[in-house]
Amino acid sequence: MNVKMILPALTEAKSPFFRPIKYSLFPPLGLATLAGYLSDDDAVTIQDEHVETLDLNDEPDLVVIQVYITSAYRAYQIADHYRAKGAYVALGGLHVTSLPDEAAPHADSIFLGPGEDTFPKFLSDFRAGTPQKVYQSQVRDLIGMPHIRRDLIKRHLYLVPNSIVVSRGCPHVCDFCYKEAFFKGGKSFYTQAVDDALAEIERLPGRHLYFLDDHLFGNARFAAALFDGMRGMNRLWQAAGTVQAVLRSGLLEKAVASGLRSLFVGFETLNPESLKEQHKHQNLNRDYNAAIRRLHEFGVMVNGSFVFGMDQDDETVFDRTVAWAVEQGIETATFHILTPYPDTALYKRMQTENRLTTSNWDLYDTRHVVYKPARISPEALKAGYWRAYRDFYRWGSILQGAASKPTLKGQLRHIAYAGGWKKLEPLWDFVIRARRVTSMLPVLEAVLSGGRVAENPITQNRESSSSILDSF
Ligand code: B12
Ligand code: SF4
Repeated sequence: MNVKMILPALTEAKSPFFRPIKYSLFPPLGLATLAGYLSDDDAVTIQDEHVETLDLNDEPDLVVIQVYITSAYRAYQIADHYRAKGAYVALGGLHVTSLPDEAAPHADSIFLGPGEDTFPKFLSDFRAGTPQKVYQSQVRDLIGMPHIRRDLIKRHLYLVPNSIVVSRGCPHVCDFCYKEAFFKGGKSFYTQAVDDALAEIERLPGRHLYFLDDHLFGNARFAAALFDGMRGMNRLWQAAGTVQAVLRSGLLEKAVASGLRSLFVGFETLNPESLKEQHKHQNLNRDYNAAIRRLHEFGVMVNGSFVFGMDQDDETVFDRTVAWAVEQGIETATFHILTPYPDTALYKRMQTENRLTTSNWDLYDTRHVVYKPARISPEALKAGYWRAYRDFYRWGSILQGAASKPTLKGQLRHIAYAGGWKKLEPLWDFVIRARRVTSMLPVLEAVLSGGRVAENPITQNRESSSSILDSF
């Protein structure tokens, strides 16, 4: 059987004028995971529209499309195209799970939730000539899953070909997060077996890894065993974690010893009332400053994630947040405008309060205001969001952030790191167009292993982190 797997892109990622590096970072891991369930006799290709032009003139038997909210319209267009040509079209992913009724008219089968149980079931139904219209994931388990088909990934098109996910979901429940909507009907946090995860890591070439898990530290026992197993593998890695996990004694130490060099941390807001509003209880009463200090002491760079537009936010939130982040010496920051994704608790609340102002999914990219904010105008929210980026990445702020580092080496690293990400955007654009993204990986690895952190005994003689990656 001829199988074509597609990750459609949102418009911005295909712009003829400017290509942000963030769309050339990671390969389509979800599709490569699903491809593992195909048989050796199947001819399969994966096309990622973020990094290549889709070939729509072929005649596959089965087309598998992954649908995110911001690429939903494009996904439906491609699905309609292939159905008109007589191919069987399967649609799945986050957006299909949130809005199955919207997706169903564009598909022969739709898939709700993770695909590790439903996709193999579908394949056997399909081969037997009895595919169903809807597959709902019920069995949440990663034990014994087949190897990810990384051979189908065009590694040279990505800066971080070694992205990896060893768990699914997260133990927490935040109102704005996609997670509860996607995992409904079963477990919403589960991990691979430690040995399987370590074996997957062993299969990845080079040194650098990026864990895309929502919360790699979410299961402390699993994480500790994983980090212990990774010790001695000579890896440099990045991941996402919570303030709570950073403050917990023991785990961070193990992570650093196994190669952690930068961490994406969801601070979201400096206002405890906003944390309560979003039910982000795990951040409440946590000392953010202490968490950052701890990471820096271990030589781990911090990418702080912040959300603007919660009901407590007024026009002062932008300057306050940026000033704090700069003061703390956070190396990179990712700002978002609050975005109510369909089927989340936040979306339902906004809907009940009649505050949603558009259902154009193209605008649900965390850069547009798609609802009526409580204490600020939509225009001021949007302007404040862009101003926050400008202010955080000004040379003055970068130098101020760098000055918070105790050593000259640390200061230089901070400057190279923050500057490399935002100030070199035209260079990234050039490299992407020249299809030379992977040629930058050695540079990245060199920067990641750039300095040594002498001030902490655990990280002594260990390279310290830095990366431009974690600002996506
Ligand atoms: C890596 C990543 C990116 C990368 C690349 C994505 C890629 N190459 O796949 C980049 C940096 C480009 C990116 C960008 C954005 N992202 Co993003 N990203 C992620 C992240 C962290 C990991 C995705 C991943 O690899 N997961 C692991 C794999 C194994 O899981 P999976 O991809 O979901 O695939 C499984 C299932 O979904 C299912 N499945 C998927 N498709 C199909 C199809 C069929 C037929 C079947 C059977 C099953 C199936 O089976 C797979 C195996 O279980 C997620 C968070 C998350 N945990 O998912 C956010 C996430 C997907 N991103 C999100 C957003 C909002 C964005 C941006 C809009 C952010 C922004 N402000 O710029 C942009 C735009 C994305 C776009 N192009 O449209 C949201 C999506 C919300 C939504 N409802 O769609 C998420 C959930 C983050 C969040 N917490 O809000 N992102
Ligand atoms: S901690 Fe992060 S991944 Fe987990 S539910 Fe909250 S926002 Fe989602």
